[in-house]
Amino acid sequence: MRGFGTPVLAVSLIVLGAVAPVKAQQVKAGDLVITQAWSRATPNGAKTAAGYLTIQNKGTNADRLTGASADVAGKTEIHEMSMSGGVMKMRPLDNGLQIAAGKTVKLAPEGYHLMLEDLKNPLKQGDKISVMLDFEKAGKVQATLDVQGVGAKGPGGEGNMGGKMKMDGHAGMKM
Ligand SMILES: [Cu+2]
Repeated sequence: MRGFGTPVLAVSLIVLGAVAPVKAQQVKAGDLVITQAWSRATPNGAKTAAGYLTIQNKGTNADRLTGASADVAGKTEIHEMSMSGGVMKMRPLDNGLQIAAGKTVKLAPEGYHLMLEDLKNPLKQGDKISVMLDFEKAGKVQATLDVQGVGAKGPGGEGNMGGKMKMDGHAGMKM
């Protein structure tokens, strides 16, 4: 694993800086590192929003994201979205989401996401939404979702990483 030390240092500096609003913050909790936490502005009247983030497990034991909550939402669930027969479907992960040892799990459009339901107010671009993540081992970890524009496909500066995706087909989203 030699040679991986420097990039981590560079990322930490950005977090301390707080002068780089485009970069999502990095949160460390035990063996977990959470980055790229973001969401999207909600179109008028939408009561749900999806939250995305990247969780890296640097440890030698698996952990599990078992739940989440957000002040802005009446209820927050962990969902999985998948394509089956050309139809996008999503379902709650009743047993949470495993973060295997040494692995990185990405919650991103067309995959896993936090489902923020019963929103108390619309999410606007530039908002910072605080979410509390519940991990089996790491415990409660707070992260902040950077709200991007309505059509955003990734956290700030990551524009078109999704490749061929046109939209994420999420409930409440229209083309
Ligand atoms: Cu969902």
